[in-house]
Amino acid sequence: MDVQLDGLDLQLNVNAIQSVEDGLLVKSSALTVSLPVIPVRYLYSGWQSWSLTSWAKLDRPILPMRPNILHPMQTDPIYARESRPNGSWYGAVEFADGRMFFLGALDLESHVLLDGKSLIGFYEKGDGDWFLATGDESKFMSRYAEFLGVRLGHARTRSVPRIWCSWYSLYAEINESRLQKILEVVGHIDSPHCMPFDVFQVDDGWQVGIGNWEPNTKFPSGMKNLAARIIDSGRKAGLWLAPLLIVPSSEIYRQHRDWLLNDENNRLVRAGFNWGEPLFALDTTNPAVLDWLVSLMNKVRSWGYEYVKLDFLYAGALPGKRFVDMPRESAYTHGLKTIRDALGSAYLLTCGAPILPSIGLCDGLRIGPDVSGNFASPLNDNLLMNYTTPGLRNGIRTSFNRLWLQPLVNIDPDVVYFGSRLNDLTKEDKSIQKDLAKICNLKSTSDIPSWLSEGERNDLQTFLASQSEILNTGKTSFQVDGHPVDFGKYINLPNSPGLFAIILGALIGRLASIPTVLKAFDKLIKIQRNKSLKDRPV
Ligand code: 9PG
Repeated sequence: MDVQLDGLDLQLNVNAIQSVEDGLLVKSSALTVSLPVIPVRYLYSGWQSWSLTSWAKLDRPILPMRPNILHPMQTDPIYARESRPNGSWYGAVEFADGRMFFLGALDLESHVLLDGKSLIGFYEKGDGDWFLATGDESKFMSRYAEFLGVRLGHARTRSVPRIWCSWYSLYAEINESRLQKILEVVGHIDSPHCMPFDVFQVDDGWQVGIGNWEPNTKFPSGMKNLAARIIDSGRKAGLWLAPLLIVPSSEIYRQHRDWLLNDENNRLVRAGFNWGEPLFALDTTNPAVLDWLVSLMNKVRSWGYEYVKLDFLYAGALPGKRFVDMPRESAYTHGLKTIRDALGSAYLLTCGAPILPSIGLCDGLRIGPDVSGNFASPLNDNLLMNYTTPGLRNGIRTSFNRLWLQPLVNIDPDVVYFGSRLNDLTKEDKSIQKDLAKICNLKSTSDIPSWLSEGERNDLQTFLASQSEILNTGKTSFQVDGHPVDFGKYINLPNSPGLFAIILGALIGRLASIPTVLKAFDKLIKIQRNKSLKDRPV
């Protein structure tokens, strides 16, 4: 049927449409919208927290990223090799005259793809609703958020704690005495010179292994004891886990192979590679897995942790053959609901998490890749075409394009850096990162207080104490506490790689898909981090 939307002539392969304020609603398993002309830009929507979400010109398409071994943990592996512009749940196009058209699914397991002049939205199983709109991006995204809120729900609390997180300074090199020292410097929350963090969050590095969620030998007094010390400082204790992942060195892998997600050929589904091992996923429709997850969450709660960062959650929504036959994102929400219930009143931050399926079930949601003390990685940008890896620009780009999620959930653009040790960020970089955190209303850092200069420490204290005034002044610009901020420069994509870069990148990508190479790389980084911590203790 032919329709006109704000003067834009469209052709739709459906019989029934419903007009709503600011757009149209249609129901379809596979909807094709014939656009009047080929657009000039496309809005890619990444699947999970770290996946690229960005506008890209059609003459600068997003090519399959490298290395392949990391596809399941950085993008939606089903569409990782799709060279046509595409994205999870929604997409938008911009025409040469600046007009835009948006197509967004209101139900899960949906995808949008641009094929020439056809914008195609489809559901992986069954059918569902679509919202179609034109006009201003901020307007159609906020209308989309309203529709999603009705279907998926909202975060239970809008009160967001200020967090000290161990990851971005100590990485996996945390231990009891290092954390204890930091806790002492940070001081009791009621003391006049304290650093006012509401949560002290222990990240990756405390556990025996992935799937074996007991304290390792670096935490001889145990996790309950550590939580008690944190609570004694007047704060909530926070803990990181990746509950849906399993690695071959774990007992679960050996004893409960039937808990793991398989593909149609009964081979284990790969969930990426990290910690020197291939990653596998738990099947969240298996009642035995759900029981295990409930007791894991109960244990974490009984230790005293009231802020839980659950990471690498995409594993629960990977394609596979499940114990109960249900679509993959529904399988994930089924598992996350169980986890949510078991966590009770604890604050739940989801990370590495499929975006739409996490809404309504979590309190906070990481909306971008990890930041780091570097602006960008030339290797990942120019040769591997991978924009999901740690770096300030990658973090800002994707998080900026997901600000529209704010009415639904507490959005987390990751930590802010204040220090200059092990950090190449310029003053301007740090300032824009701080402004993004203020816009998101999320204050967290991993800086080691004793590494900060007096000025840096003051800056952090001011940030933690601030109540910001935010004004959206343009497509990429804001006023934050009275000063103008423009994200334009940060959200651009690097130039398309040339032929030489593509060939060299393919070679490096091959190398980086070899487990022993990845493992050796991890080891080198670990040695370097340990050396640097010896040179300058916390
Ligand atoms: C702990 C970290 C921190 C961090 C999380 C997550 O290889 N990767 O693609 C990859 C992506 C993200 C990542 C680690 C590896 O970081 O975002 O905050 O908790 O895990 O391991």
